[in-house]
Amino acid sequence: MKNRMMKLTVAAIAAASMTPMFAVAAESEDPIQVIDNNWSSQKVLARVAKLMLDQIGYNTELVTLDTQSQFAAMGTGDAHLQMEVWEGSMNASFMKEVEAGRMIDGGSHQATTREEWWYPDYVEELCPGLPDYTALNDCAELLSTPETSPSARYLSGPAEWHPEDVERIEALGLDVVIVNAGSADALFGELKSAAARKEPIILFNWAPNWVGAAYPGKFIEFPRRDADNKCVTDPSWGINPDMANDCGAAVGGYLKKGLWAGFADKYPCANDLISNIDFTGPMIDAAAAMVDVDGLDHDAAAAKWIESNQEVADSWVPECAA
Ligand code: TMO
Repeated sequence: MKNRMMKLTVAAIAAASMTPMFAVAAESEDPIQVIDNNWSSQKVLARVAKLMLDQIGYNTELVTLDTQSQFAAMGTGDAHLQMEVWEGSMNASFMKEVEAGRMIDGGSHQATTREEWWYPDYVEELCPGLPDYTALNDCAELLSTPETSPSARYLSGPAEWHPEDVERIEALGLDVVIVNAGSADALFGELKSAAARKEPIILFNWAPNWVGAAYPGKFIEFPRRDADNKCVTDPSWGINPDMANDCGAAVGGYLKKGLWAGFADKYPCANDLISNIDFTGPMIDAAAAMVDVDGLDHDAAAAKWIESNQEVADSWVPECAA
């Protein structure tokens, strides 16, 4: 029994973090550096992976990195695992490391993703041309604030998340000024106060996330991008022949796990665990809601997520840990 994988109960996790009862023999004791970003689902998924890695006997640490610099750090082996690689915001920087052989594509979750400009439903009554992007110019005045008038205001997240928005606005000729919220909490805090007063607002949102269930709304429909992302790399592609980024973000985008290229050699059983981990969209919605709706901290949410999804978590534990 001693070597058998115990159920990943919260109590077992606490015990395991004091005494690694199920240590995977003869693997590196160097801590696996798990990347911690700045939105709730990622923070919870990072901690779910960390707890499960701890449980099978690895040493782990969280390392805080931003979405733009993180893959360069993974390419040099300074960070090892990213549980949420979002196609919309990270494809180019991720694929650069993968193509150079410094990172490995750790496989896709079942969840598909979208990261895009968004509005709560009541805004459409005020600006009926929505969700088509051309309505942004028609409703610029309505969507403006004293800070941006006479142009519309687009409330984005931290500037690091979507730098391509600057070029998109120019490429599509949008009468829009970007205002950056400093954090996800600040971003959705503004949604909450605007929605309470039914004030027009256009802001950044993404799916899966907790927001859609709390505030019914829609993504803005920009010209669709091509599957090869030529829209981003080739100025001649798309409705503006001279500029790239004349399209929306990926619809039904991937959500991948990303690994440092040396991961499988150095931590083989961990590699099996990570390749088994597979979140659906609703699982990620729930992980985010535990923090942003229920008010748990990220560590407690990760432990609770495992407890509430025990059978799924158990099914991810690989043979090598049993
Ligand atoms: C990186 N994000 C999921 C917040 O768009």
